[in-house]
Amino acid sequence: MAYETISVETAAGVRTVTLNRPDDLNSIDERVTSELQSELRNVAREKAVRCLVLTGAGRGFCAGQDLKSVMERKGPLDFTETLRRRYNPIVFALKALEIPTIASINGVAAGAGWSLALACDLRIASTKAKFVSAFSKIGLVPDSGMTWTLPRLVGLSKALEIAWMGDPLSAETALQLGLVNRLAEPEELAKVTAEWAAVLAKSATRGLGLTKRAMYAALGNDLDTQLEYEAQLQGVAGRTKDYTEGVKAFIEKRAPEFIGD
Ligand code: T3D
Repeated sequence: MAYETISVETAAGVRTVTLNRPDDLNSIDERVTSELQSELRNVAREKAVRCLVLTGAGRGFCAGQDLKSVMERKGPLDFTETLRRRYNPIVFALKALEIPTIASINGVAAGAGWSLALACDLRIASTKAKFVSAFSKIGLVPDSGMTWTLPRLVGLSKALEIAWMGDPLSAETALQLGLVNRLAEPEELAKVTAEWAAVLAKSATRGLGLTKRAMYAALGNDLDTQLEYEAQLQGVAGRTKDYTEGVKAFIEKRAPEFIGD
């Protein structure tokens, strides 16, 4: 599928997906959601891809739903249908990918654009980035997973404050609140992101993927259930070639060469 609204590149096991509608701050129309869904299916199939980076072209990361195209929609607006069909599959797909995902937030992230960044496993933001819930300003509920991720990252009361007040958060505030993992100067963002992505893409991918599964499952599990789940996942990790290589490299006092399997 030839993409019009995103661009995609792969280097050394890292797939970078760039939202590419810079004139509208990479806001999300029908085509964007369809292309993102398609690309995430590709990433899930390609074993050679061992880390995913999501970023934006131009001065914004993503301004959420394209409000201009909303005005062009024919018939009554059915947001339940649109979220189920367009947005929710993207959030599910990001969570289901058994590789690390990094949002490299180059500028403003608003509405569902911020939700997409929150749906990634890690976030690195430009010091110029800002974060706007946006939903309350147009009478909507935070969606695309924001009501799930935000309270887990910042606590319930702060999440409600962010959602209700709608004030833009600076990159520095986002870092202090734990909404992003680290900051980079705008001109350094791609390099800093690439450094983390390279480390992750060279790691024992199955182990990282199983760790992701365990961590997300823990958010809904009690300790007994989680201990059993860890035991099962460790059973899988212990049978990987990368585990054997990791132990061998330790004994031989050299750096491991993981193959991601
Ligand atoms: O509809 C459904 O399917 C339900 C799903 C909803 C999910 C959602 O995401 S709802 C939330 C939608 N997003 C917003 O409400 C954010 C709207 N945008 C803003 O509040 C501001 O633009 C920003 C805070 C993001 C950035 O502000 P600023 O001052 O840096 O930029 P700007 O001047 O407002 O915008 C620059 C251009 O981008 C401008 O275009 P123009 O006038 O130069 O031709 C602006 O219209 C355009 N733009 C920004 N956001 C959107 C957009 N165009 C379409 N849709 C947008 N969301």
